[in-house]
Amino acid sequence: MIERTLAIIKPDAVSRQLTGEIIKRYELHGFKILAVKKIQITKSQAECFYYVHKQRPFFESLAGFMAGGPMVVLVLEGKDAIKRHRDLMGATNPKEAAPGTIRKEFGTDIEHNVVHGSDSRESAQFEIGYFFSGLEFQP
Ligand code: IDP
Ligand code: MG
Repeated sequence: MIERTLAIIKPDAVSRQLTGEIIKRYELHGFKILAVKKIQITKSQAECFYYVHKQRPFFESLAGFMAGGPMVVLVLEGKDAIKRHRDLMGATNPKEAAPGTIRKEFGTDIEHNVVHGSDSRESAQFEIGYFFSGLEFQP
């Protein structure tokens, strides 16, 4: 099934000059980049994006981190893109991520884990719509 998923190269990765390295991996793994842009969001915009985690103890810190510098957001397309992208990212905690995954290679800790990826069709739909309008897509 051809799917679309939202990827974020988080502020820790952008500030460490890892943007190109991570985009290269998306392309090497066969994902088509439908849309891409560099933006900085406010803390309240980050809280809205991560609203499913609002009861979690790390919510405040996470929103501050995501608003703390520019990020690169992308729409990736490909066969089973949602799961294949999650597999390429690796586990949330870089220390537990499998060898060769983006988080294992570049992640610092469970919060500063360099990338985000949608985890379901429903979240992909919400997350893509949160950052992109249809006019921004290039097939
Ligand atoms: P995911 O990004 O692998 O889907 P989620 O559980 O959805 O992981 O958490 C969203 C983000 O919140 C993570 O990517 C990470 O940046 C941060 N996070 C998750 N768990 C913790 C934690 O226990 N402490 C601090 N930050 C966390
Ligand atoms: Mg998640």
